[in-house]
Amino acid sequence: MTETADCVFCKIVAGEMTATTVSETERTLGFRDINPQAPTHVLIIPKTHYATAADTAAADNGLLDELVSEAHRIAEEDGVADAGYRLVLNTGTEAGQTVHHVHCHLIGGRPLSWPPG
Ligand code: IU
Repeated sequence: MTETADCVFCKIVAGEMTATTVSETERTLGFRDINPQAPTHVLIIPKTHYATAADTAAADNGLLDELVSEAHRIAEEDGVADAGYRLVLNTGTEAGQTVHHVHCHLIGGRPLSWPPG
């Protein structure tokens, strides 16, 4: 865990940058993606800074479980759970991770093709 002063998602957690928040727990925050790829596109993050999903898993503190549980709860709230939704954890450059604070994309509300690009 190496928190960086210029981490955008740390700034959102700290209230220094705005986001449309849809959920908050003691350890997680969910907010709508600023560039939505589907009717429901929410990012669920831990409030603590971990760069990747692997770093989060290595901390072995159940945080990834919480991200997934929150994602499912938000999917139900948004009414997309029954039709189906996708959870994405881009990890590393080739996967397209651009923000290096772990985030679980919840994408739903339209048919999603496979494989992803
Ligand atoms: P990625 O998995 O690291 O590629 O996803 C980063 C996402 O964060 C991407 O979908 C952005 O649109 C989104 N995002 C945001 O919602 N708010 C921000 O201030 C920034 C990025 I910077």
